[in-house]
Amino acid sequence: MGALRLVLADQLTLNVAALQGIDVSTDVVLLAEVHSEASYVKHHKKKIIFLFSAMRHFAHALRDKGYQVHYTQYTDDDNQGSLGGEVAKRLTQYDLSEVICTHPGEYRVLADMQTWTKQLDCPVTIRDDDRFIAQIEDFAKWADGKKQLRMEFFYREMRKKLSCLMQDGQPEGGKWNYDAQNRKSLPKHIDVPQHTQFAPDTITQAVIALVEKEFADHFGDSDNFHYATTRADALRVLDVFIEERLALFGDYQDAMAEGQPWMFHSHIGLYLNSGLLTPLEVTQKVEQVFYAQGAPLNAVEGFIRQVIGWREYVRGLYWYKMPGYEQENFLEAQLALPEFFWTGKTKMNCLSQCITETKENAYAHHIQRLMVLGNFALIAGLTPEEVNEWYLIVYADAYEWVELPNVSGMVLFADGGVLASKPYAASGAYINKMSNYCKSCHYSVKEKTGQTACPFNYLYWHFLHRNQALLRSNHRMGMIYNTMGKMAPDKLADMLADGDTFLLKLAGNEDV
Ligand code: FAD
Ligand code: DLZ
Ligand code: SF4
Repeated sequence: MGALRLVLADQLTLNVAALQGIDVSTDVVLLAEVHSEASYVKHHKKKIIFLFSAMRHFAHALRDKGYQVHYTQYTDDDNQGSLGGEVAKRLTQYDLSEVICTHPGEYRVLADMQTWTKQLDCPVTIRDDDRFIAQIEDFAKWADGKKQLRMEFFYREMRKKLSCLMQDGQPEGGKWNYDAQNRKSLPKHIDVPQHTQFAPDTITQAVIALVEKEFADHFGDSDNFHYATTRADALRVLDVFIEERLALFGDYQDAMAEGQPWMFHSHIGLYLNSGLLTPLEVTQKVEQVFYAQGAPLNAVEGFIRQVIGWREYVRGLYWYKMPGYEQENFLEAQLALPEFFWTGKTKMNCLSQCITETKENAYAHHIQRLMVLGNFALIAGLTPEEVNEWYLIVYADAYEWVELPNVSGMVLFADGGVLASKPYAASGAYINKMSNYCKSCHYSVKEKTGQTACPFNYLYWHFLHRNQALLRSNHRMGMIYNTMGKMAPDKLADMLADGDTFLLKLAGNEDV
């Protein structure tokens, strides 16, 4: 008797662990579109369209290789509605004797899988996901016993492990990190290359119709879907990035501009996280461009650091800290997520731009996620539970392993400094420096207090003031608390009063 080989929606890689050593004469591969996964949060419509279409295309690719595939479509009469239900049903249907899976990306799914052996009364093997460069145990070994975990040191280990951008045991160019060169704002007259887009084929068109019918109440626009849904097209996105954007990726990595959602980023997060691309191949291709074509080191190193540094680091940290990480709320932030996070209807232009683009594309680039949306959530004191759910819903690349550490750790400081050494809080001046959003805003970024002052300005000080008992002892916050101490008392009092008024308005869902 053969094995049931389960492939989840984010495991669409031909040599994913669960498919290694497959016996095509006896084994059956299961892919299932199930209600429980598609609606445990109300994922953005484009995220579901992308995943269901990519799953359907992947099933064709497997069949082309001669694999037996059971593909459960969302509207099939005998759809069991959950991964566990599907596994049980297909095990009996095909008279199979064991289940082979790849380690999932979410603790919730792993906990469920771990109950299957007992429930199904057959062996269930969960294999390590070897698409990641660092295995869960590798991270734990690296982290155990360390007083402080810092991505930069983990990243250096990854560079050494892969011999990536290394010369005679030393980092290429003599430095590990060229971030200091990567903080330019976008010049006025620069052509941002076109975003690589694909017209939906018949498979994708059918999925769009399905999602519009079955998930009509989910967040986000379904029209103008243009993402790749096959490995070949995802590779095309990567190649075009390398040809057209990589050289300036570093320079404008932190820049934002009105009407420019794509900038010089790669837009491959959703392909990496679903398995259409793998981190190793992406890293090797980009490294090769450095050596073969002389792409700038600040761009190449900066990009590779995101992929083998941050991406691997947050995944390691997620499994190191789960369960429990999702409940952390170091700053005891309690404010509910404002309604405008769903509509984009706010007079704060930076937030309105980033939310509207998120609604349209299920995408926002890193600095929009971190320094506009995340920064606001931090300084306004929004509750981590609701902020995490929002981020998990709205981005096509979001799975808990990567979303949670970025939100609770990097953005909200909810883990008390495990991921970030200090909160990434900033006033409107940062947004004004890195974008042109302030130019067409209702509020004035130059004003610190008053009805037309930029809310980020007084919320920044309100945040520092109300959290001083928890943050003052952080050595990286010393200077800013000194500045606060030297501020004229009535100036600080005015900002705190404006902050109070604004937060009351937010709590009452009034227009802001
Ligand atoms: P690029 O800017 O071109 O970067 C290249 C790749 O590096 C990305 O595709 C991604 O795989 C990786 N990467 C870069 N930064 C990070 C990071 N901080 N953590 C993990 N990988 C990173 N990324 C997700 O993949 N899923 C998420 O759910 C997610 N949620 C985020 C939430 C917040 C609050 C923040 C601040 C960041 C989040 N990120 C998330 C990280 C990052 O913003 C996205 O990976 C990136 O914007 C994806 O766009 P891109 O492919 O154009 O990335
Ligand atoms: C996100 C998602 C969605 C929308 N739908 C499915 C699905 O129908 N079937 C499936 O196998 N997985 C889906 N996923 C991904 C899971 O929710 C989960 O995040 C990952 O499988 C964890 O590895
Ligand atoms: Fe955002 Fe303030 Fe600038 Fe308006 S003025 S865009 S609210 S930072």
